[in-house]
Amino acid sequence: MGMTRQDDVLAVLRDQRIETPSWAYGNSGTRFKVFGQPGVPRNAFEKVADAAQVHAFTGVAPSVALHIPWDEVDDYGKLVKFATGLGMQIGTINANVFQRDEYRLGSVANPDPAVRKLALSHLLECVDIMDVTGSNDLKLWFADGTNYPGQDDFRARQERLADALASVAERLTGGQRLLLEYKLFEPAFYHTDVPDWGTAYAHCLRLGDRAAVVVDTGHHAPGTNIEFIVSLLLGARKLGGFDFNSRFYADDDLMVGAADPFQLFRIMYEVVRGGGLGAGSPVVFMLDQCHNVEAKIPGEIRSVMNVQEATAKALLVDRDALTSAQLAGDVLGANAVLMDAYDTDVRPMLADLRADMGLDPDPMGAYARSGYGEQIQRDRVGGQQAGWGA
Ligand code: PSV
Ligand code: MN
Repeated sequence: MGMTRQDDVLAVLRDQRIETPSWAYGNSGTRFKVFGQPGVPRNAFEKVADAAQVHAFTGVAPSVALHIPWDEVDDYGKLVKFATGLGMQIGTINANVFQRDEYRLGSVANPDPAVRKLALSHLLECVDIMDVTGSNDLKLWFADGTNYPGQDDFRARQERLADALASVAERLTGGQRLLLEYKLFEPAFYHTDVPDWGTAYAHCLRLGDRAAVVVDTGHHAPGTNIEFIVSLLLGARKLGGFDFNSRFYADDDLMVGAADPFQLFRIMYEVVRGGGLGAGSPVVFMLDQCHNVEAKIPGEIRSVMNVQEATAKALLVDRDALTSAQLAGDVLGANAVLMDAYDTDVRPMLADLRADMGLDPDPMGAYARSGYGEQIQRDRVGGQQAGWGA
């Protein structure tokens, strides 16, 4: 018997990779309270160990993104070795130019050249780290913006930003990329220097092939059609990757696929449609989440599963039937093709895939039974738990 459609879908799902963020394993919260949890990592090594658990139970999350300086270590070679020993890789390096006192009026767009220099030197240091960790991507998010009309000059700030980005792009070698993330607002409230995909895209165009846009699903105005942005960026070959999470109101950083699984399906359908999945795709699927009130490792496992479920449904869309309906102007027929795929229960298929990969078909249950959660609570006593700013 030849390959069935289901075999093709399973082959893609088997190869899909989802990167988890080191900061998801640390303590987090809101500006009102950070709740500590027992067993939380004290350093980057322990975060990598927790990420390895997510990979062990899902089989599709072999890399962990770092955030510098939250994950600063004396010897990145040692961290790589430790990760490799656990079957893990260091993924995207996230720069942090938003937590020093100097950045009160911005980082690379700051009116003070000395602050801009400080910020740029951090970005370049992140590339040095990438050289050691073998990371492909540098993810840049800027908290830069203003709170009041007239506070600073929009145009001047754009030029300062462009200068810094150009210096970073120039420093990249091999296959290294610069991924530029946009965010509608927060922490700046009046204007943000990279507020939307259009601004990020304009900068990336200027920077050339090494630069691409990151879509953080939590960084849009309510009601924004994110899948349209995804489709457009993919078509323009400027979609570098995702920071997946979900939101009800703003940048909530909740588990991807939890608030609106249908939106995640629509996004993944456009990824599939645009050729963003599978061998050779430049799109990286990262999670950017915090688990403020729920357990962290199972929160990441659940999130990875949510992405897999949305992907499976997107892959099940009958593209030929959809195209026929679209070309025939059959509005209801086309919509029904999409909904048929969305309404499919893909959990049994994913359970079979996991069994085939030598994994437990039930990652959540298997993790709970593993005892790892209890073990780290016993072992990780003393020291300073990792958290925002730590
Ligand atoms: C900013 O809100 C952001 O989405 C950026 O990706 C940061 O690096 C990350 O969150 C920090 O949690
Ligand atoms: Mn993000």
